[in-house]
Amino acid sequence: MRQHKLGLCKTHFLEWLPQQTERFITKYKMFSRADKVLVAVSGGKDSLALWDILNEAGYQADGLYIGLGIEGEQNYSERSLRFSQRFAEARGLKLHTVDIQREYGSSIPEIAERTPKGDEKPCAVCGVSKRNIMNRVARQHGYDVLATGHNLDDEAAVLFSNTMHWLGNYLQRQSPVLEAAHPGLVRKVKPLFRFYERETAAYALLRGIDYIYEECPFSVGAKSIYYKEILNRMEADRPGAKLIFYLSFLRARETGLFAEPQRTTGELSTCPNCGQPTASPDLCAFCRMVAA
Ligand code: Q46
Ligand code: ZN
Repeated sequence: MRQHKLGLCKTHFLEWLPQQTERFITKYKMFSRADKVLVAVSGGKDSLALWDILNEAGYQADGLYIGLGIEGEQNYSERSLRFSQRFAEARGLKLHTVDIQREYGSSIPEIAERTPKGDEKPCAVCGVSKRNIMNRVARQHGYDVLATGHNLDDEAAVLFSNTMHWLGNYLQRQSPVLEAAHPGLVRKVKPLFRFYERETAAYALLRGIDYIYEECPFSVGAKSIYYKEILNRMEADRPGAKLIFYLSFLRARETGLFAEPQRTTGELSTCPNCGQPTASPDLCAFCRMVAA
């Protein structure tokens, strides 16, 4: 690991990564062992690695899998569900599952087709839907915090994109810990945000975690993948570049580089259909899409 000027054998790597995770959970005040944690799992390496680490460390961590109804050549959603279920069963862990098609009558690609941007990728619709459902399940079952498996490569790519477009509001809010700004919203944390993707992949591999190797078919050609490639090129020349980019951003913001966003969350109202906080005066974005 040139970025850390560190080389570890399997045994020590498997000690190092969970210890570091624990350090970051404490340092960034994410949660404690008294908290009920809901881990959003996709069947991929990062989310399953996160669930594994939290479980091994004695945290109260249950899983949530959201079935998007995405098929592709590999039957992506069905297979990723099976990986998640097998992981949970093998460890006796509780996994909540929400099947969007069954609960709302249409899959993500179908909902997306009915939107005005129906000819584009369903990722925007997918993001809104996942956020709504993750928050609903976390609130309904009394979880204190929602944890996602985002790694440094993910976060650095989002930061790159937000910076490219100077999206002030997004830059202000991009964070490893997102406090609940409204009683109807759950706190969100990203305990793996300081690990390189290679590190979470190595952890999953060395722990023998069986995960879905394929990405969602709609991720092909995504901007985020392009940004990841650019950052990887920088990283190859300057080990640690990604980490410096992201951590320097967090420091710059702490020292006041970005102004508070103008919209205050006090203006949120409640969606008359799903009961969740929304910035819109009527149905929330998710319920509007489902009803379309
Ligand atoms: S947004 Fe888009 Fe992902 Fe949803 S449709 Fe697939 S690629 S899963 S993180
Ligand atoms: Zn709603």
